[in-house]
Amino acid sequence: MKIVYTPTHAAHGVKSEFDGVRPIPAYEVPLRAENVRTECEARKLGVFERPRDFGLGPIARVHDEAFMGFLRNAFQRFQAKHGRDVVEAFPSSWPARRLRQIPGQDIDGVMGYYCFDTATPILDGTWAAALDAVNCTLTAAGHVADAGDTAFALCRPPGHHAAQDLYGGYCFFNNAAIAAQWLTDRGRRVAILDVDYHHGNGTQEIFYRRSDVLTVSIHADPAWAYPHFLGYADEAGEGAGEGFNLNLPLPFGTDWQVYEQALGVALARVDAFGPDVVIVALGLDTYAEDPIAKFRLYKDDYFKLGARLARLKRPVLFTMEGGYNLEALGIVTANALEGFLNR
Ligand code: Q9C
Ligand code: ZN
Repeated sequence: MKIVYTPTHAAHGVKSEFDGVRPIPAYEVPLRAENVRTECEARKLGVFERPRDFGLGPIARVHDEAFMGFLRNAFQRFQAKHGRDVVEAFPSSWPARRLRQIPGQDIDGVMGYYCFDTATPILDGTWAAALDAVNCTLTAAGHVADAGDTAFALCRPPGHHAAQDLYGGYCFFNNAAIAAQWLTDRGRRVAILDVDYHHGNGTQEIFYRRSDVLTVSIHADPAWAYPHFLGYADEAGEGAGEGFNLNLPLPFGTDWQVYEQALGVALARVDAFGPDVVIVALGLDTYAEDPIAKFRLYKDDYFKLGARLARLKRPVLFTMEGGYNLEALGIVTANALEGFLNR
């Protein structure tokens, strides 16, 4: 297996987020990727390599050009308005219901227009890190497309909450969706299976009106969990995309026995779609001791998850998404990959 990694991710060295009550230490930190790298190296799960540079073209196939332009200089604009001592830029006002959906010219308005939460600061190094996370994912996608091989994009920031012109949930560019579009542009039929604890709202939205890319997500019921406003079971796709999105929301406390049943349903749908490539948005925040999530999967369950994915017998591109227990993240990620490889 190829594992694509770059130290550039550390340029997005987040320190804080707002949980709606008070500023707290960030969960989505560089140490996450480093722990995963260390564990994958120690267990010799694959051949490490650095990403190639794909430029902005593949990103523009998915994301809005104005959104990309905004991300590129948002931090500088925020500092210019709020002071050079500011190290993390947050929105403070949003175009909620009955307000006009217009970014305007002021950086605080623009930021609220493109962002949907208070958990996702933009830093000086965010643009470079987000860009290289895409490069990691596309480099890995190249291996899957060329060799029919398995590859792991060991990247951060994660991507599945980011939509065409929206960032949040620690995500800026939707790495998995960009890879799906890139592979589709090269004639591959792609399904995305999202196993992160949180609904992949960005991925769903990007392909919601299309039948050429299948999107399936297993996640905590949005009636009780972030991202709150998308991810219900009745969201099946629209227009040509009707029937090409599947949401499997599950209750708090979901353990392997319950999870496995949803996974079976998800995999049956993926298999019926007949993809050339399956992109697995590999969030590990389903782990029982995750600090921000409420499922009950244990370390050994991730071997079973990987083994179950292997039974698809299709080339898989894994992209790293959430997972915030720093002690366990490397282990559960490696367990999932090892379970897959030892098929
Ligand atoms: N009290 C991923 O797992 N938390 N993103 C907001 C509000 C944001 C998760 C909590 C969680 C984002 C990729
Ligand atoms: Zn998550």
